[in-house]
Amino acid sequence: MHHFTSIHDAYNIPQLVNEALLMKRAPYSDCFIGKNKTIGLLFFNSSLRTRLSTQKAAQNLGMNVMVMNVGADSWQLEMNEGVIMNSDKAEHVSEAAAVIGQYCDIVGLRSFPSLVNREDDYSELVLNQFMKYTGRPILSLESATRHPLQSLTDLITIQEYKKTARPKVVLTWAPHIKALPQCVPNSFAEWMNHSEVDFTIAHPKGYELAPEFSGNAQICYDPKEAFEGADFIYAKNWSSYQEYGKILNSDPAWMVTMDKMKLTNDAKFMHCLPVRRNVVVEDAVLDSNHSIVIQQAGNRVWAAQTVLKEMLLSLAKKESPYLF
Ligand code: AN0
Ligand code: CP
Repeated sequence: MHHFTSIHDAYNIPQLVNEALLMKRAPYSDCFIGKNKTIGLLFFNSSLRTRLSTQKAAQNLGMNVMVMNVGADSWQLEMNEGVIMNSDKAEHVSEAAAVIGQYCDIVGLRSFPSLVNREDDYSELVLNQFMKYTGRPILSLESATRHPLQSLTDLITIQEYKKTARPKVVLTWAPHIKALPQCVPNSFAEWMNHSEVDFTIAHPKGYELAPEFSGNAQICYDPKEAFEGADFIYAKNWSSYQEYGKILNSDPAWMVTMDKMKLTNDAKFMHCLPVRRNVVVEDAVLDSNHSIVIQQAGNRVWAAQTVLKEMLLSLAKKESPYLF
């Protein structure tokens, strides 16, 4: 695995999930694999889980870790080519990324979409510019359209908690006061569509994901119907893809409640976090045995560690092909 920016970088998904579960049982079995290798974790946006779990994963593999909040701690970066740089952006990504590439063997990058211009966001400008100019393998820590480390984590968690060979997994839209990216649902749908699950996406009209992400998932427009017989309820808010970046609905009927959980097959409740209590999901659900959000967040370490191990092995193969 050279880069990890989407499911398309994973050769064998069930094997990746199994490796992560083995890693969880023996966290330090590869503690020398990253010796003398440096990962730079660059954050254009806030993070708790991604930042700490990726740092821990890299350290468990023996790597050196550097973390930077881009823009806040460093210079504001210009991403577009051929611009006359006479505004607030002091440095161009072509120099900044190339310099970071001098210091790091792998570069992790978090950069949310603008939610203003769909074409720009869905072209993954920032991610692609870093790929182009660092000259290093890139690990996505959530880009404009995807959050693959979260989705791998979600699949690992479903594998751990499922009670049937082919569980019913429901991704349900839920209300929120802010316009949020489509990354988490896009990625989750992409990974579920490649997995042994019966997959439904429930959302109000106008919240359809881009067809390349929703794929063949069953779509349900009723806030309750999809819950019937579900084994996993995965809640997430996202803003509209069609009316790009807009909030079209705030109907509290879409909040996940204990009443709706009663319609399920004693489902587990999942959310990537951070979650707004009593907006997205009521306290009673988060505080019940249905909720596995903390265990899910814990699994972020094993997803990141498995992916980083694959990336390090692929680097080592490039550097010393005679060893392999
Ligand atoms: C972000 C999102 O919805 O993409 C990050 C989630 C992992 N969430 C918020 O901004 C609240
Ligand atoms: N789930 C997730 O990526 O959380 P953070 O935004 O806190 O990293």
